[in-house]
Amino acid sequence: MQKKIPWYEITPEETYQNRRDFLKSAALASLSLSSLSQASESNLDYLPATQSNLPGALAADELTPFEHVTGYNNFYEFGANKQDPIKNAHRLTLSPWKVDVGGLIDRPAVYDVDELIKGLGLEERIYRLRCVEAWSMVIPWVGVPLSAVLDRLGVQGSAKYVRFETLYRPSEMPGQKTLFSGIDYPYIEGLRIDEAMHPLTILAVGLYGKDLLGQNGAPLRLVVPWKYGFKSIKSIVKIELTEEKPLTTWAKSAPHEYGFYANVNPKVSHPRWSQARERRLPGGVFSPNIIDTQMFNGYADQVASLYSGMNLRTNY
Ligand SMILES: Nc1nc2c(c(=O)[nH]1)N[C@H]1C(S)=C(S)[C@@H](COP(=O)(O)O)O[C@H]1N2
Ligand SMILES: [Mo]
Repeated sequence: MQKKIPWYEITPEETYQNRRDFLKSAALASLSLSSLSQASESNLDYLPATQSNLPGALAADELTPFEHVTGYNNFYEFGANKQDPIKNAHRLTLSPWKVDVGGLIDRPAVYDVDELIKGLGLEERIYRLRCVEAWSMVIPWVGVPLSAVLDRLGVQGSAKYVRFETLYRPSEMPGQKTLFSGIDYPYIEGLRIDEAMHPLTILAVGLYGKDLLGQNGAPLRLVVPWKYGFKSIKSIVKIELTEEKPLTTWAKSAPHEYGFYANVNPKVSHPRWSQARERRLPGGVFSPNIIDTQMFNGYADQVASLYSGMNLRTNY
C-alpha cells in the first residue's frame, strides 16, 4: 500500500515555496527534529492534514514534540502523576478491544474496535489540546469524525446526548485500585448530540501517524478540541445514545469546579485559578511559554453557534 506523507514531512522542491508560505502563515515554523523522526515511523494510512486544522494560528502553535505528547499525560487510571501513564499504560491489553454501542441507536451491538471505524477513511487533524489545569499542547491526531461512526450506526431522533465510558480493568490499571484518586471509575464523559455530530469532533486511533499508545487512550479515544481536555475521554469501551444528560466523572466528583460543557473560556475562571492564560508545552523550566487562552480554544468561528443564547458562566 502506498503511504501518504503528512504535510510536515513533504520537502520536494516544487512544494518548498508553498510550504514556506504555509509555515509562515500558520506560524508552525520550527517543528522539532525529534517529532519528525518519530513521525517517519508512521504505520497508519491516512489523509494528511492541511493548515486549515489550526484556525487563528498563534506564533506558539508548533506541534508539541512526540515525547511530550506521549510522556506528560493525564490518565488517572494509570496514576495521578503526569509520568505515571507512560510507566504503566504499556501493560494494557489492547487486543481484543470491544466497544459496546447501545441506547437510542438502530444498530446496537458489541463491535470490535476495527469494525467500528472500518472503511471510514482516517484523517489527520492537528488540534490544540487545552487542559483545565492551564497547560496545552498541539497534537497531530489521526482519526475519523465521530459523526461518521454515529451516522453509520443510525442515531434515533429521540437521542439527545452521547455517553462514553472508559475501560474498567483494575488488574491492568493501577490507578483504579487506589481509593485516593478522587474520582469514581469507570471514567464517564458525554456530549450533547449536536456537539457529538460537529465536524471537529473526532474519535482518534493514532497520533503522529502511528497507532495511539496506551497513555494517550489507545486504541480509541474522543477528541473535542474546543473543550477542556478532560472531555476527551480515553480508551473507550462503551458508547450510549441517551435522552438524559449523562452524569460525567468530573462533574460528579467536583460539580462546582467542573461542568458538563467545559468549553474553553478565558473569561470564566476555575474557582481556584484563572483560565485567561495557559502554559504551552514543552517550554523550558525557567522559560515557560505562557500564552493567552482563546475563546473555545481558537475554534469559536466553528463552534460558537452551538451555544448561542446560553449563559456560558453558569453552563461552565
Ligand atoms: N479515561 C480517562 N480519560 C481522560 C483522562 C483520564 O484521567 N481518564 N484525562 C483527561 C484529561 S484531564 C486530559 S487533559 C486529556 C489528556 O490527554 P493526553 O494525555 O492524550 O494529552 O485526557 C483526558 N481523558
Ligand atoms: Mo485535563
